[in-house]
Amino acid sequence: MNKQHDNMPVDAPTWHPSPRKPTFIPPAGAVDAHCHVFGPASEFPYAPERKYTPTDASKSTLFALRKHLGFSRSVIVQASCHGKDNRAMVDALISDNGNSRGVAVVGSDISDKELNDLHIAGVRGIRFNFLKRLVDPAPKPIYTRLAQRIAELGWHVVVYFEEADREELAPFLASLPVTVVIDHMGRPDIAKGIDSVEFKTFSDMLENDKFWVKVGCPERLTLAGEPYDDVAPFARALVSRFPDRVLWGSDWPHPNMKSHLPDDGLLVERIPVIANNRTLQHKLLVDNPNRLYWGN
Ligand code: 0GY
Repeated sequence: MNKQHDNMPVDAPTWHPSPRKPTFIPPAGAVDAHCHVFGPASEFPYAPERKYTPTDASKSTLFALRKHLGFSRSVIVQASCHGKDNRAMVDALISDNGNSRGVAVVGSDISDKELNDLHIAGVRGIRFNFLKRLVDPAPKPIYTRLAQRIAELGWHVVVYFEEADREELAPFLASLPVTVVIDHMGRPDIAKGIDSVEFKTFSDMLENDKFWVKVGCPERLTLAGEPYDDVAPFARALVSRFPDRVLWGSDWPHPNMKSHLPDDGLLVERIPVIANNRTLQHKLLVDNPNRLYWGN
């Protein structure tokens, strides 16, 4: 047990207490493909090795928000504060009558039976997190072996990295024997613009159809603040170039957000700005996530 971490103060709430009802109405069957549940710590304690302690963010609050925003389904992604203990996420999946799928974080010691139990609960992917402020990443052969094992279940990998680490990670990610979903557009540097070498190289990498990309999260990437006009061109470019391999997520409850409390209703209202016709919106919110998460 790490004493310093066990004495870690609990972060202030990171989500908006009363998000607006969005004026954009998502198509029927829309999926929020990136959100989290935290705790409650009394039932599902946070991991000793965590780098932050969030306010508890319950499944009931998540599901009520989903309804308020006009969505039908959720993909609940395991966050670093719960480490490899997926119980809070799995508990949310099981209580949601098949309307939630999960992305777990697992170690090399996980048994085939445990993987199978996660599948039965609704998990369809595992997350490799390379953000050093959030985790201490494992050696790459461990991730490769895990990817080989989940390939047999028809799962995919969700990967979270900083733009600065993309070049080093790209060959490794391309070598994985499964679909690879990239969180938060690979965290581009918004100041550099969509014509930067970095964003162009990132976008070109996605020509390999093993890669999918999440185009949400403007609140985390913005330099200008709400309504995130500076981030929209990045998402719009990816949606129009890769319409069949993009996903959108609210990122509720927005862990580690310090600059402002994002209004989830505003985040939904920004969807038609990045996917500007009904066909693109249907692919982004319904077809793509349902294919990836409810196809098997
Ligand atoms: C996110 C982002 C963050 C946190 C985590 O696993 C995590 O703790 O994903 C972050 O701080 O950028 O999308 O959930």
